[in-house]
Amino acid sequence: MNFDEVMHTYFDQLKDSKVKQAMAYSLFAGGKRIRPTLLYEVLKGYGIKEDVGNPLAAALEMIHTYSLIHDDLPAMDNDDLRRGRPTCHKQFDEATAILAGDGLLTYAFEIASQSDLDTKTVVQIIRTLASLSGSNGMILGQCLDMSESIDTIWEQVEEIHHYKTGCLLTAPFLIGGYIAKANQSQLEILEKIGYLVGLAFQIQDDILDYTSSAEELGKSNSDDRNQKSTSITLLGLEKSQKMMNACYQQACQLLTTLDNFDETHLIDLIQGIKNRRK
Ligand code: GRG
Repeated sequence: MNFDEVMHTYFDQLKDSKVKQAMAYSLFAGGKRIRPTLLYEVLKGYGIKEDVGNPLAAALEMIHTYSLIHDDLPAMDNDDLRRGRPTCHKQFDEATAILAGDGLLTYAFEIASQSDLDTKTVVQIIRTLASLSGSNGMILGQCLDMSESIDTIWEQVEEIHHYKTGCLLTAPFLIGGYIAKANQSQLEILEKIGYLVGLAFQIQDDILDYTSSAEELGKSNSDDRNQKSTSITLLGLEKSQKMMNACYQQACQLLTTLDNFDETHLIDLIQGIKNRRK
């Protein structure tokens, strides 16, 4: 089963409605599926069967898609294009897009609770998912981002990246670690790797927004229009590229320090992410 088929096994259990149509519109629109893929590769590194991660991989992609739908809303970034198509509120209407985001977020936790793991691990994972996507995590990042302006300094932008992008990219590493029963010091390394990948990923996003067109990226760049500071406006292109490479490299180096872990697949994946064009 490919990942979209996995998601359908859960998604198809929802009752037919306009909100389900809007959820499907955004969820099955060809995202890169980076967060689920990271989880599968962490599990592979620990020698654990990938299927074990299916509900959590689906939950991660649903939370991520909800964040994109809400981020695009008129009250937030007010964007028209996402994943190569009109944004959810443009295709449907604002109320339906809000509900579609809410529906994906809540369903993600329902699915996560169905994981075939011992109860303690499931609770630990759900708590981590809630914390990383909630108002101490991704939502805090979005809140900081909303009050950001052209006067913001790099340290503030770095903090926004940490919460807004880093938290949800750290989730697959920690979830994989919990499933593998990694000890506290190993979990701390996994967390560090997640935040490094998150920072590199967001700097790369800023670089791509600067160097590519909306058509190439399949999404509009609202940072310019909204007069936002980015890695490019604060550090310049060359320094941003250096910092991005250094973060990816440090993440790959840390992967080699994990106990009982075959890092080769994840290093290949991170290399692939580093070479992404959108
Ligand atoms: C809680 C409303 C709310 C928003 C949270 C995550 C987020 C904040 C907003 C999304 C917009 C954004 C630019 C986030 C930074 C992370 C990022 C680069 C997202 C795009 O992720 P990709 O490239 O997207 O993995 P695809 O479409 O491939 O899944």
